[in-house]
Amino acid sequence: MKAFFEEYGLSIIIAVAILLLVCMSTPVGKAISTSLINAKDGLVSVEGDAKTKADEALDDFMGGGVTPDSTDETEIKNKITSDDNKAIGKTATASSTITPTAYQAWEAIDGNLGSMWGSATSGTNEWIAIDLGSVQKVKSVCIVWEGAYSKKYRIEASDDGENYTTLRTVEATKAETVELGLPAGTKCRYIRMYSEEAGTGWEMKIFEIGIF
Ligand SMILES: [Ca+2]
Repeated sequence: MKAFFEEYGLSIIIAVAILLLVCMSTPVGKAISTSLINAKDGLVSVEGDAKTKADEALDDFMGGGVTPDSTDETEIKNKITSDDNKAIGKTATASSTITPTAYQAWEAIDGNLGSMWGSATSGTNEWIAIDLGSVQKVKSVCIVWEGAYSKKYRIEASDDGENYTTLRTVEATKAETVELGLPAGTKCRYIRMYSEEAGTGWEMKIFEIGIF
């Protein structure tokens, strides 16, 4: 093979170059090259919602876009404090808080890994919901639990903030930092963490919830 290319390599390159020049000089060749240039310029100028839709379509095409579960604490915390986190700056409501003024729902979506939301009880039938402001594609939810965790909880979605459907149920044996992949194609306005079963006797607490 090496000897073949040493003998004929230059001839092959010249032949291909001539072929390309001939093709480009024909009406069909010109039309194809013009179309390719227009397509490239079009892609470069796509911005905003159209770009998001194009990205989502490509993402779906490439395999459904399911984010794998993770417990990589460093990676998840970096993600949560990045601009990719859809939850930061949105609004949150909760079933209860530890005190009227501290451990508020918004403290779980402030991008601050030191502040937290805490429920008045140890967590059975307590919840926190985040309103993204509009229906959006959601691929994963990250939760940074404080030591007082939930050992069984649901991640739910809603479009109206009242009727929720369960995306998945999670069982835990300790307080962890987790990323939970959601079913492919999930779109919703509200995400809710609904705790079914307390993990400890302390008031349940979450440092941060990230939505991606
Ligand atoms: Ca926080």
